[in-house]
Amino acid sequence: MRSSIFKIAASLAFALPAAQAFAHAQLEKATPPVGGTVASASEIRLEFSEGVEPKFTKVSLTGPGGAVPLGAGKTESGNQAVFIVPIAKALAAGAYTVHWQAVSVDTHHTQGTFEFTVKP
Ligand SMILES: [Cu+2]
Repeated sequence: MRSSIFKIAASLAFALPAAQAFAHAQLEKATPPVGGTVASASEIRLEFSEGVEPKFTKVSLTGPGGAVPLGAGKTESGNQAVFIVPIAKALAAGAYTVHWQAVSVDTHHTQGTFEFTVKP
């Protein structure tokens, strides 16, 4: 009896992480677009597959001149899956890298990097 309970518990422990993988906040869409080229950008808008915790979700932006100052990020009103970070000043032309770290409402961490270009 005791050993079968252990077996069930052990198999659940393996099964759960796989099921929860579907619940992580993955980046579905971004503005500026992933790999895209834009004339300018005043904010970074990230659309995730599930709600994120704004307090623990972080975005950084690096461009031709190094780190770009960003304002405080927040989730869109009425849609916690959209995280918006204002860009403090106009972006010079060049290649930019966005790095994001998200904590979804189920407390799981995800992160990723993508690039976009501001055309001259
Ligand atoms: Cu998750």
